[in-house]
Amino acid sequence: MGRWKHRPEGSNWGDFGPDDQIGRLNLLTREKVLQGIAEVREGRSFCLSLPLDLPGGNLLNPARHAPQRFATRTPDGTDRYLLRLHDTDPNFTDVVNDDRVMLHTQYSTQWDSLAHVGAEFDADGDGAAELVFYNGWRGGEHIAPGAPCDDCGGLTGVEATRLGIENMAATCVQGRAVMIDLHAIHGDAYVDVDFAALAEAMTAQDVTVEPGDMVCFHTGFARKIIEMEGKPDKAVLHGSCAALEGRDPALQEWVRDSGVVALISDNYAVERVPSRSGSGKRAFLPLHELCLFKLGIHLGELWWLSDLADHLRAAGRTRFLLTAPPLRLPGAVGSPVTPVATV
Ligand code: UVW
Repeated sequence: MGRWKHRPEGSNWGDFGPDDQIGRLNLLTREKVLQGIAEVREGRSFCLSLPLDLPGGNLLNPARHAPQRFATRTPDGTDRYLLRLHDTDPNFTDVVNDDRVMLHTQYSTQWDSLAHVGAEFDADGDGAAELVFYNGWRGGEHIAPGAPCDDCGGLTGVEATRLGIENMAATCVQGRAVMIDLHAIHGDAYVDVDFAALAEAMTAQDVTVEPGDMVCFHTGFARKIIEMEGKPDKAVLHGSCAALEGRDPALQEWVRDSGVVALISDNYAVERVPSRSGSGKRAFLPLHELCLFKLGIHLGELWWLSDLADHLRAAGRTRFLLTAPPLRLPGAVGSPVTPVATV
């Protein structure tokens, strides 16, 4: 038997092969790259990343902290920062800096890998739920649990030996993307956007989404973050701008049927977190469940989309070339990204 006997209802497990680890990125074909390149008419590029030390503090997600930098140190105890090589050899004139970073991979502008969120699901049909991720890869086996470590403040040795972010990086993540400007409609209002509202926005903005496209939702949330200059206000973080209503069945159907490769937003989690709908036994993160667990659709969060959205709106355009590989960091479940849009 393979890794699973039953796949989750509405999932595409196995459709891209029994050992697939990239999901819908399989639809990012050469044709989609050419379609993206065909959108390049002005030769103008946009950086779609926030500075990675934003939002600032840990009020958005208490477990995630801003990057901390340190100097590297050689085994003999030399700190390699403003290091004069003259001290090694008086003939040398060089001054050297090396640093290392404590990086929470999902603190700021990021990709979620398919190993970020799975589910408790009875994939082998034995009547008991296992910890399972996209395409049946198992928590505890393919996603290695690590071990407690006294001096590192958590688990060490954790590793996504399948579905890690390096699989995404190897595809280059380049193709055509489409902007849906929710901020142009809702402003900074704290609204949950269901499929009806999304469809209305797409019609009003003449947006067409085709299979293999990456879709960006501009909500204005990252602009609020920039305006708070690293000292965010909790009420603003948790009470402003649009987010998708991830539990809406019609929205879920659109995500499934549209053939989108990735969903990207300038807000915290693409969908509203915490979700304001549902009851009983359910996913806390319903759109993450659909995208990461069932369909292999990567999620991009906290991107900087406002400059690009403003430009596209003024130019009467919605499509662009997007190039957005994550770090090729083996085993990581998420990654910072410095995406580039070219128009
Ligand atoms: C959560 O985990 C809540 O969201 P994200 O996808 O930002 O990690």
